[in-house]
Amino acid sequence: MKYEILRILKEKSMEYVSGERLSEILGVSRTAVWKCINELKKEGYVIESVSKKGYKLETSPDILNEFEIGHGLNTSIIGRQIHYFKSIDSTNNYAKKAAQEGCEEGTVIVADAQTSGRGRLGRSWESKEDSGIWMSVVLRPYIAPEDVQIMTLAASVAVVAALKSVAGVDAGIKWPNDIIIGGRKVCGILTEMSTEMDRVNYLVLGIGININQKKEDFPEELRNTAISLKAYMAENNMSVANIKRSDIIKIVLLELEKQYENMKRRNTEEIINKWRENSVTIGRKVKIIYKNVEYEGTAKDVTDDGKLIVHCSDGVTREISSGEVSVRGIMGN
Ligand code: BTX
Repeated sequence: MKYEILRILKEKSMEYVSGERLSEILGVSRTAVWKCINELKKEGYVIESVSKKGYKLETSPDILNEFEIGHGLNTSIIGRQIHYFKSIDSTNNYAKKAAQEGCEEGTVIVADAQTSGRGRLGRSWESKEDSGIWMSVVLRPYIAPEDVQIMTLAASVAVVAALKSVAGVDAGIKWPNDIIIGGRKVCGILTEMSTEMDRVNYLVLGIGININQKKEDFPEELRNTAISLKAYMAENNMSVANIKRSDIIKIVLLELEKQYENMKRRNTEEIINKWRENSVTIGRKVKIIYKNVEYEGTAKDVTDDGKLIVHCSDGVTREISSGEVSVRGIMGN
């Protein structure tokens, strides 16, 4: 019920709503309303109470819960089901289990902290409490496993759009799944899938975005390669006052849905074009591992299904669909 009260207060953001009116709308006592208001205040919502006038929501904190993420979320598939956890091992683990058990397509899992956040290839992902966005999205696209790469690119495009729209920050994409600001990694994407015969059964897009960490919050070994959105903004004298994780999540989900609809219509042009526009890989010298052999070369482009095209120094052009690419001059390599 407290979130029902919050919804009403948000909708009447400039006005006071009396306790009496709230109790009428919700069919509960004024004491029950008062208790809920106190709980919301404890969570960090700043609610002004004035006798004879009622309650007015002044500010909402940067907190995550199903209500904050879902309120005003303008999507039709992604985020219709949201599961929020204060702490979890890994949102990708939970999402995979939920997908196996038949959860709705578009289900989103969000946590404030992960105790075993995962990166690619068995690496770990730092996901301390309240420091970022740790979330996973379950999709069930009717595509072949080799076409999944395009959804990783779509997720990168969605994150870049959200950082621009909410914070005014221009981020770059390092192929295929690192989002970079100021030369350091602000976001990583872990795409996992289950396949059946030759098609995808379900796909889990795991997205980790550093938002609130200060430089010293990262472990020593990551301080030169990792950054949070707010640390970058502070370094560049930008105001971080209005940055809320829930706003960023909403835009990521909205953009992701847009690109997902494009992909379902086999229209990958927009995804690829947006990816190219923001790429920090294309045109750069890269080192790649292709079929277990290391090559140097120049990244030229991406194919329509998301593979990176590299002109290698041995004169051969190779298309790589996954694995390691280091871009010279970015993140210390
Ligand atoms: P990755 O393998 O490209 O990156 C992992 C590497 O990045 C680590 O080995 C470490 O060097 C560095 N790293 C670890 N934590 C951070 C961090 N917070 N910021 C910057 N660099 C870091 C990238 O894998 C994919 C990460 C996906 C994370 C999401 S969070 C929600 C979902 N659940 C889950 O367990 N993983 C995904």
